[in-house]
Amino acid sequence: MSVLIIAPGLKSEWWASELSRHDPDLEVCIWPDIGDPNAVEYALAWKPPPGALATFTNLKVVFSLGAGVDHLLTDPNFPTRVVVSRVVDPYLTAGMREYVLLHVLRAHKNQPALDQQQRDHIWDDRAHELRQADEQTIGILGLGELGHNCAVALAALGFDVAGWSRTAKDIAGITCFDDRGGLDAILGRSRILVCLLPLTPETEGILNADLFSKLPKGAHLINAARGGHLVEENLIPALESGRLAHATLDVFRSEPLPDAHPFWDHPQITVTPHNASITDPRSVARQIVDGMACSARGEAVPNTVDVKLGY
Ligand code: NDP
Ligand code: OXD
Repeated sequence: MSVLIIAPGLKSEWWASELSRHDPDLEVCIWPDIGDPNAVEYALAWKPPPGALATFTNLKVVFSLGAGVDHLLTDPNFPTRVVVSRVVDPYLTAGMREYVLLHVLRAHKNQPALDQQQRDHIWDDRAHELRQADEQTIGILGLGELGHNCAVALAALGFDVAGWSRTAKDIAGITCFDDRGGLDAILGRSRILVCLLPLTPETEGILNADLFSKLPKGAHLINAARGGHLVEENLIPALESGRLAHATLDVFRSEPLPDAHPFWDHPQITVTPHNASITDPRSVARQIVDGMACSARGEAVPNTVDVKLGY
């Protein structure tokens, strides 16, 4: 049995050594140096070249090296017969919680506008309305591993938090909405909107002019999910009309964000380089080795996704 690492741009050697640390008997190969393709039963993948995974006819499980699996399922030749497992890891969840808390608190304290006052040498302590935390309404799109955790952490700081998911949820201290019918309701109450949805055909382009028009005027947007959620050309008009006050974006349709992209220099946009949270091989390699052992024993692999739903 051999394990393929197919993650161009990631530290494949580091992943190989972490796998071997947990199971010294594994035969690990790194794309494109693959030996016998028929021997490959398991793959660790991050943005593999389209079509590449289809060439491994004995592949049983693909382990996404992130929480998202859109980078696999958007490949038209992805072998849908294989099991797909994704990262669910306490460090990944903590990293996202820290990112969301940081940028929600920045929005809550009007920090983006205060940064502009500093650049303009303006001392004005009354220019921006400050709210108490319990008057600040936050909406989280996606109440899965990451969204649920962020919602609970924000509620613990005293914020008025709501969340939206595909299926109904009941989470203590969080106002839960579901399905398309619940979307307008959460938008209407969210002064700070955080997107933590998976990118699927259902959610592609969800952050658009129509959605912005349903938020309270002057809302803040935080997108830490996928660039494909945002209709990019709708964002700057929404910011410049005052419909949105600020957008914090970690993810983009094209990454790295092209040098000439207007988001880089816009004063109402904060850009971070898709590092809201990062998979740590030291912790995740253990999960993957255990997942391969489950598959070899004929047991269910943990953290699998529903390929038809796309997450
Ligand atoms: P989960 O699969 O655990 O959660 C997804 C949530 O979205 C669920 O609550 C699900 O609803 C909801 N959802 C899915 N489709 C719909 C829909 N059509 N309408 C309403 N709700 C929907 O994912 P995670 O929380 O682990 O991760 C979310 C995303 O975050 C990842 O897919 C990835 O794209 C992104 N990410 C970004 C990182 C970064 O560094 N920027 C790092 C890690 C992840 P239900 O609960 O009903 O199934
Ligand atoms: C992920 C990511 O999906 O880092 O984990 O984007």
